[in-house]
Amino acid sequence: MNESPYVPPKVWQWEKESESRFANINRPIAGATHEKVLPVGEHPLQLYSLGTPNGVKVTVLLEELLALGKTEAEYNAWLINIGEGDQFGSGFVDINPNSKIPAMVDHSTRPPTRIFESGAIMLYLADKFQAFVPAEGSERAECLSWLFWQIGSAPYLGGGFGHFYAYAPQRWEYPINRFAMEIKRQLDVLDKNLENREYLCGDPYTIADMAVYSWYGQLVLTGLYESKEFLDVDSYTHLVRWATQIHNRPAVRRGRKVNRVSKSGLKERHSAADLDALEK
Ligand SMILES: N[C@@H](CCC(=O)N[C@@H](CS)C(=O)NCC(=O)O)C(=O)O
Repeated sequence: MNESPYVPPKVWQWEKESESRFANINRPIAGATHEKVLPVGEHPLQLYSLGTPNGVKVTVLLEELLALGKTEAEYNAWLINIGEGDQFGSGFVDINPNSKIPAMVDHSTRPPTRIFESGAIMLYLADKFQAFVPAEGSERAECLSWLFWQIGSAPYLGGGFGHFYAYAPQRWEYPINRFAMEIKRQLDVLDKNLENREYLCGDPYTIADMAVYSWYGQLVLTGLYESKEFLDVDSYTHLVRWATQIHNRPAVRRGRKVNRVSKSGLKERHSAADLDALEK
């Protein structure tokens, strides 16, 4: 932080940031900044997203549903470029007043159903297709506990550790220490849980695994925030074993490629053939 301690004013004022890479999109006001109608494709499920860990959770689940033979899970995935402010377009805000990816519309219902928040989307899809979530009882409770654990924990990883380690204008010891401590604790929670379980909830593989993999699995395997060494992720051996198992699933490989602007990914996905072409 600055040499002299920050003295907060009586009332916080919005001063446009210049240093942050998020300066163009950070704002303290909700709502749309511009008119923009969302495109709608041929399938009942319309996904508006980006291939970040929160987006990947949903595309992995959709690809897993399709791999299971649930043909009604076919979907159109449209790119929402959050760096360009697409999340503040009027059509997107209509389906997610919180202006964050992912958001989805199910046109198979009358009227169409909007769903926002990645965990809510996953639960909606898993219930709709009766797959990847136990139907009742303590197994369902365990699955939802780990799913909600992910939703509550990952902001410390992305918004906390990742922000201060990789994105802030400078590396400050205090916030990096604080969030590294919490992330190491979270990694240990997962590692200990996976010591005697094949998947997070025991057996079978569920939406909780997909959600946690997208953040913590990708962190330990592909090095989100280039922090693998700093966090000594290889020491969490049970977590690495589980993450590798999920990473190698064909549907996971497919889901990770959707709504990406890079050459190895798909900006938009409208049919299975789009991904098949990429795999050739
Ligand atoms: N709790 C939300 C978090 C979603 C989220 O933070 N999305 C980020 C990308 S990973 C986003 O859209 N950020 C845009 C912004 O903050 O303006 C969820 O799980 O869906």
